Amino acid sequence: MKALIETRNTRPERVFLVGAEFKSRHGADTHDSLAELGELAATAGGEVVGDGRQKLDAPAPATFIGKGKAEEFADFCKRQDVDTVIFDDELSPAQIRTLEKIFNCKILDRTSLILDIFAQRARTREGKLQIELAQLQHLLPRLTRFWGHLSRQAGGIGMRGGEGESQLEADRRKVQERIDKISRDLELVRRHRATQRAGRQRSHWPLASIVGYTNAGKSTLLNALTGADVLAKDILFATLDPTTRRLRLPTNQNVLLTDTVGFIRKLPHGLVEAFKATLEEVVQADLLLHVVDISHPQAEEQIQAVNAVLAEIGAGEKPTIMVFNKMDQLNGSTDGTGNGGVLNRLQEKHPQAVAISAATGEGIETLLAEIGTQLRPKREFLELRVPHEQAAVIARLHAVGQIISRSYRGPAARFKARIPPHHHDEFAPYIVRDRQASSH
Ligand SMILES: Nc1nc2c(ncn2[C@@H]2O[C@H](COP(=O)(O)OP(=O)(O)OP(=O)(O)O)[C@@H](O)[C@H]2O)c(=O)[nH]1
Ligand SMILES: [Mg+2]
Repeated sequence: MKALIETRNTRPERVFLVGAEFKSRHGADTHDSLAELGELAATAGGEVVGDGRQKLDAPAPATFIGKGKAEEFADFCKRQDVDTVIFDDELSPAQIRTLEKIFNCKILDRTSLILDIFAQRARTREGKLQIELAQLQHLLPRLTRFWGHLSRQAGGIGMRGGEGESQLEADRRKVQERIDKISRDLELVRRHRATQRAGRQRSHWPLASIVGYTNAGKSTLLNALTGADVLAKDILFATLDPTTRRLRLPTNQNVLLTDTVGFIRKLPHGLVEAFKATLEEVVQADLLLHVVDISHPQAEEQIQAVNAVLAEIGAGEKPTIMVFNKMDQLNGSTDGTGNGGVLNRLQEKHPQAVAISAATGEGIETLLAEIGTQLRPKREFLELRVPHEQAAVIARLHAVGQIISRSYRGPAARFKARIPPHHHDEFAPYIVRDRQASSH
């Protein structure tokens, strides 16, 4: 798909940002969110020349912000020679059309902008397919609603049917056909990945996934830990496609470590849906490393946004190491000024967090030791003794554990099994004794 923001040779596209302050939202939130929208716009190649905000009780059906306010902003945009106006919230197709008339230039919303950046970044076939699918799905309802709008108009002037109608029907059908084709292609790619994953699981190496807000330093950390050369850059969404590398811990244990797409607040739901396959690395992981840019003024909000997405993909309850990154950028201001106050507060909330700098290597050894500690139980297998009548326990054991050997003779069934550490508690009453498995 064509980039929504074009980088012309003559000058970067001039962009104006619009945010709404709803009663339910703090003014500061709107401000932060708008600042981030500016970063997204810059990432997409635009030059932000100004922004405007309005306090609203509810979005205006026709223009999202008030009509008068829109006209006032439009005036400014005209004087500033603005090419594109970007709204921080999702707009309906009808709102976009009305706003285009008022501003007389291109109107985008946050969702389209994020999709646009993703489209520019996708490298692998799966990544490209996922993005195109999300873009088309974003487009289809627009065509539908657009079509509804048109047919009412056509009815008004007594011109039912005709070119416009069949053209739109044809466009909708084309989009739907493309969606179906991509879905089929994606299914094939996903099956291939599932096979790869199954192969990996046979290796019995635990899986750890690096997650976190975009630009937190996830790729820098993967590179620092494994000597990988994933692109790490001071832009949003530098990484789209997952990269997995083997990490050998100082204890000689092997871990498969995956770096994946970053999260952001107001991440379009369709995109989360589209990225479910990529994010499956996260869902399958035995351990998450949640990387936080501790030098960022909104570090706390970013943690919450990441946790929200993790919950949405069903990975909210995973064992997680909080990794406070970019310690080198705090300038030792731990006295409550600067971001030191945030650090203190976050350390209170996450006493187990490991503070590091992926850039300088500070704290990396501690992090490696912590990963080892968290995964060590994975190497242990358990010997269990379960009375025969406890059929549910035996079934559960087969569902979550890997049975090494079993014997049903005698008064109780006996098992040797590998069980993920977070399930140990439920089998505690039946454990005969812990044994160390041979290391890999
Ligand atoms: N000062 C400092 N900068 C860091 C550190 N870690 C990462 N960075 C910088 O932060 C920026 C983002 O790093 P990435 O590793 O690309 O971040 P990411 O989380 O992979 O970001 P996306 O893939 O875009 O979601 C880069 O410019 C890095 O050089 C650190 O510990 N200290
Ligand atoms: Mg990255």
